[in-house]
Amino acid sequence: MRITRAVLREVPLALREWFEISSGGMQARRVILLTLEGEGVEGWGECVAGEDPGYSYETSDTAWLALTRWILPKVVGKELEDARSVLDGVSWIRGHRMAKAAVEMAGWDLEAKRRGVSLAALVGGNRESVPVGVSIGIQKTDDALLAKVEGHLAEGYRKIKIKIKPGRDGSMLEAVRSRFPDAPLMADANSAYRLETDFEALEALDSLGLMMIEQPLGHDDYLDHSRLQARLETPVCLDESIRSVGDTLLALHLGSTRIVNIKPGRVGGLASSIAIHDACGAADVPVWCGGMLESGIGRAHNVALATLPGFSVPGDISNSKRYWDEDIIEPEFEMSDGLMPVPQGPGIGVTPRMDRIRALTSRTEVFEG
Ligand code: OSB
Ligand code: MG
Repeated sequence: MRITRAVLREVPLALREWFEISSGGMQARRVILLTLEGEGVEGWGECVAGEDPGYSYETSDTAWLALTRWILPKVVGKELEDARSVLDGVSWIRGHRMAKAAVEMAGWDLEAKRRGVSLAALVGGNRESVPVGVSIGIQKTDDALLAKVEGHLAEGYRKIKIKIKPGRDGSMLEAVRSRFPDAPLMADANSAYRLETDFEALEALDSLGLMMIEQPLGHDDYLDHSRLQARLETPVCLDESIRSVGDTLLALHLGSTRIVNIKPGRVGGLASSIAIHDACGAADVPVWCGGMLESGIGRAHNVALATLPGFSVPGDISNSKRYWDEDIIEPEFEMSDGLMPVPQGPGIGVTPRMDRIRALTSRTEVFEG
């Protein structure tokens, strides 16, 4: 098949609330949406890059540059085996996995719609709903955090992830644990600690019964994560460090991680995510689907991926309303009893709201071939 047209849109979306991680906070996302058209069908993808390079070196601006200058000119007009192989011509481009993932995932949606099957079915999943959790940003006070945890537990979320950083960690989490003795809690440090100087702060978390501690150390530090894991009972979970199946095999080999956070938008798309899922499965390492505050379009891809059997831990796949006053898809994502229903229609199974998307779009680029 041939991709005859691609439309790239930048769509600024205001978050309902400030979201803070150890490297900084955000009040909005500049979402990059991509449509690929082929054989009269349209596939949708979303780029998860953020505003600044605090999580990854990629940003909305670098992704826009990589997509417009190098990636899309090689994708549009090419004859392809199937839409899932859209990235075949751009393997020479190093890195820029978030930019590439938007294209790859639009290719999967296009392929699923062309075959008339759900994206979940195309990736090989067979669940009708997936268990979900919620990620809580760093709060100004412990009381504010306790109120958030209480609210989200009452909503039914099956995993409560709490962002930490040095100085907002042990005693804060102890307060949460003593108030909610049985809650499924975990922490995410977004690389804020160093083994040499901060081991005691991390060791202090080890008696809190956390499901895992996510990415405590440097984004590229496999060795110190393995040393840390050897000294902790609590599983370490890598996020930033896992960009590919190669990174995964390295981390598994070194014992740097006992659980893996897979975000298709971070690892170059769904094929890479499936390969990571399979590598973890072969090593008996559970995985879960992370999130990057996606709009409903990226969320739909995440939900589809999370239907694979290895996703045994609840994902960071929360209700649309947890992020946005109004999502850009219909119907919005809404869980019931801690389970997110998997859309059953063709492809991503949700409909982009073109009226809203057009009204919000701040730049557009069209490629034809
Ligand atoms: O580390 O998982 C992370 C959001 C932005 C950047 C990094 C992370 C996050 C989240 C949000 O934790 C999870 C979600 O989408 O709900
Ligand atoms: Mg994380």
